[in-house]
Order: sequence, then structure tokens, then C-alpha cells
Amino acid sequence: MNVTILSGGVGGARFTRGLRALLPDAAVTVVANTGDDLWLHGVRVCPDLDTLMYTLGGAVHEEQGWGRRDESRRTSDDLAAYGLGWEWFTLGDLDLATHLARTELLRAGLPLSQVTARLAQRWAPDVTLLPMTDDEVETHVVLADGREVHFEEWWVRHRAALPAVRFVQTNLATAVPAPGVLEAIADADVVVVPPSNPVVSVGTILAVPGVREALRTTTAPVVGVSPVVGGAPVRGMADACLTAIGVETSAAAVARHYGRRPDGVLDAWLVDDRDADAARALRSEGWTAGSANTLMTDVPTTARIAADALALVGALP
Ligand code: GDP
Ligand code: FO1
Ligand code: CA
Repeated sequence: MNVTILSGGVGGARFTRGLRALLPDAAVTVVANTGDDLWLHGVRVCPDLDTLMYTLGGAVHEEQGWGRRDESRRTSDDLAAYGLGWEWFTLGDLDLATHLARTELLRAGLPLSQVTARLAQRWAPDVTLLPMTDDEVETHVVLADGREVHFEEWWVRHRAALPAVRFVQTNLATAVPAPGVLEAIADADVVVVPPSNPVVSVGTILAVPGVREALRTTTAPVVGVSPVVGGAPVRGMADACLTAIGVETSAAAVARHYGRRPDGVLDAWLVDDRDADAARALRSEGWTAGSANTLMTDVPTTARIAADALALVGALP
């Protein structure tokens, strides 16, 4: 069975880990958002790819959700003493080795997809991990005062508290899906949109030319899991992203934002039990929608969530 997942960082990585536990024999491909990527101190940082790699490879800082466990920050602190870089953005000492290795391989001329495969050999995440594109696409946030800042500056430095007018992605118009991305969507038995940020994680992947069309036309069913529970993101500030694009922070509004195929990208939508009303409303609009617990508190619980999502589209083996 081929499963393809379009993922951001923490939400998508935790979901994928649960799905892996549910379907140990499935061939799972994860297409990762790279819009959060940035150059810092001369190294290329790929937050969502690394969160996936560390989570699925058993190396993630579990409570934090991203970065390495048993991490230290001596280098980052020492760099701050020079007044260089972003003192509010921590590159842990172990994490820095990943960025150095990635940068060395990029500098040697390998595309990000091949670099990612090379780095993943070490962590054996048991999925095929693909960046959405090999092109350098970066999500920037246009602020109310007209300034444009990198997404991570808005998210980490300002905790998304500065009102965003819109998100723009550099180089997006000419970006090409990385090798294997369109094939993974076309050849899947089921495609899953996990509980990732619908705007800056999944929205960015969908904006890569060709990806939305691939989802609309794949013969595989496409099922999504709501990242909004009880009118709020479970963690993080995804509500600020939704507000910026004029979408209400509710489980039903996110589904309508993705839309139903063939115009949209989804066939079915799983919401949390506390949003059962949203599932009912969506069903009355013709959606396939269900409710279940969607809080990914541990791996077995998350495996159950993955099972509930696949069952909605008849894809649970
Ligand atoms: P990021 O790149 O680290 O921000 O991670 P993602 O984009 O993959 O996912 C972030 C989103 O996951 C957040 O906006 C939350 O709404 C959602 N999320 C996190 N934990 C949970 C959970 O346990 N259940 C559900 N339903 N959503 C979650
Ligand atoms: N998130 C933070 O809140 N603070 C940080 O200093 C930080 C550093 C960081 C370094 C590498 C990495 O892969 C991820 C990092 N993150 C950090 C998490 C992450 O970039 C964001 O939370 C997500 O991209 C938001 O979507
Ligand atoms: Ca992210």
C-alpha cells in the first residue's frame, strides 16, 4: 500500500509517526514544506524536513516537538556574543551538524532532494522523505507597516503577534516539484493531509506549481485531519495565519478552505470529537466527514487517529 502525506513540521511528523505504527508494511512518502527554510550563519536550515527526520528517526526533542533531544546551545550562545545572526533563533550544537552536513552537500552541487535522502540514511525514518521542491522557496510575511520579514522571524521572534497582511513565497512561480513528488501523489493508494498548518505548511506545498492539480486529479482518495480543535490550534499560532488569509479558525472553515474535489483538494475531513457539529454541518454540504479524538498525545493514540482518517475514505486495510 502506498501512502503519501503532505506535511509541515511537528503536526505532520507526529501524525506520520502514528501512521507508520499503524501500517508498518506500507510504503509511506512524505512531501515536506520547505517554505520555512532559511540561510543563517552561512548554513541552510530546513525546519520541517528536520522535524520529520528527527521525529521519525527517534531523535527528536519530544516535549519541544522540533530539534534534537539531549541538545545543547553553546555555539548558538557564543555566536550571539558576536552580535551576529538571529539571537532569538537557536541552532543547537547537534542540530548544527545537520545544517553543516546539508550545506556541504548543497555546496557540492546536490539538489536538496538528494541531500535530504543522504541525511536521512543516518536516521532511517522508514519513509521516503521529499522536499516539496529543490528550488529555494521561502515564505515571507508582509506586515501591516509594509515590512516583509522571513516567516521564522515573524513566528519565533514575534510569536506571530504582529498582524500579518499576507504571506508571499519567494521563487514560487518558477519552482518545480522535487523529483518524485507528483508521482507520489499520482501513484498513491491514499493521500493524507495531516493536522499541519493549513496556510504556511500545507498551503505552501499546494502552491508549488503542479501540486494542487496532482491532488485534484489523482485516482487516490485524499483525506485530511483538522489541525484546529475546539476553535483553536492545539499548539502554535496557526490562528494568526488563518486570520491573515481571511479564514476563520474553525475545523469546518479549514475544510472549506481546502475545498472538496474536483475543485478543491480533499475527499474527506476528520475533525475532533469536540467539533462534531462541524462534521455534521460539512456532511449536510455533501462532504464525507467524521469526528474522533484527534489529540496526538502518544504514538498508539496517533495510530488510532490515522486509522480513523483512512477509514473515512475506505483506505484502512
Ligand atoms: P510546524 O511546521 O511545526 O508548525 O508543524 P505543522 O505545520 O505540521 O503542524 C502544526 C499544526 O499542527 C498546528 O497548527 C496545530 O494546529 C496542529 N496540531 C499540533 N498538535 C496537534 C494535535 O495533537 N492534534 C491536532 N488535531 N492538531 C495538532
Ligand atoms: N522554534 C522556536 O520557537 N524557536 C527557535 O529558536 C527555533 C529554532 C529552530 C532551529 C531549527 C529547526 O529545525 C527548528 C527550529 N524551531 C524553532 C522550530 C520551527 O522552526 C518552527 O516552530 C516551525 O517552523 C513553525 O512552523
Ligand atoms: Ca514549519
